[in-house]
Amino acid sequence: MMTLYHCVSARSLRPLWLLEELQLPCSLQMLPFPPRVLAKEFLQQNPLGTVPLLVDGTTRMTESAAICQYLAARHSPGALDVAAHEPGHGAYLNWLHMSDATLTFPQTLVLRYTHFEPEARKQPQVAEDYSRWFLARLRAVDAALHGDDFLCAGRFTAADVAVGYALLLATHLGLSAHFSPAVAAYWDRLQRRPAYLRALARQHQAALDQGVPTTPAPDIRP
Ligand SMILES: N[C@@H](CCC(=O)N[C@@H](CS)C(=O)NCC(=O)O)C(=O)O
Repeated sequence: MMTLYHCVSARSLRPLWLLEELQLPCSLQMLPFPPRVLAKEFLQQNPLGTVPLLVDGTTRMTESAAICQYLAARHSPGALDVAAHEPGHGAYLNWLHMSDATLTFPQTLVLRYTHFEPEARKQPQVAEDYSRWFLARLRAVDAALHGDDFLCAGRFTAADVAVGYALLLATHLGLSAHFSPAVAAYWDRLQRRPAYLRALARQHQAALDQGVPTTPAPDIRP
């Protein structure tokens, strides 16, 4: 069975959500956030101390979007995966990469300089600038949704899970009020998916069962 190392509502929610979409069993190992500080033994598994870490036999992966691509390709050909021979393949890969490199990245700066840093090191200007940057990048998502319910290939794919996580993080950061109507409706559609709701319930129960806080510690400096 696969093992997924996860912190509540961290990027590792992407693979957890996808595993639920695929109804694949996995052992879910919850860690307090950040594991680098609060679960130092995890550094033996992943020297970066970051989540996700997916262990599947001899395969070990630490990039959430790549894990989504891997799981969909192996377990959902023609459905959550968009294969190389399909016309939507390029767009699919573009969304998977964009989900983290373009959409989540600016949000991590907002998170850091509004929540994680101690008061004296908070940077409201950085948070505001990167909030705007993120919201401007959502124009691509908005444009893709005109006439379509999902981002590419005319169906729900792993790319929607990867981008959906960026919308969840934006919601946690208080940015969802600025979503365009098309993005807001898309995010609403994603949140209604039974697999998404199962992933949220599962992480909560696993955190309780494993004695891990159900929310990230806000006062730990990265
Ligand atoms: N690009 C990676 C980023 C992984 C990452 O930075 N994860 C964060 C949680 S969202 C983390 O583990 N942070 C803890 C730390 O940096 O010590 C991905 O998409 O999985």
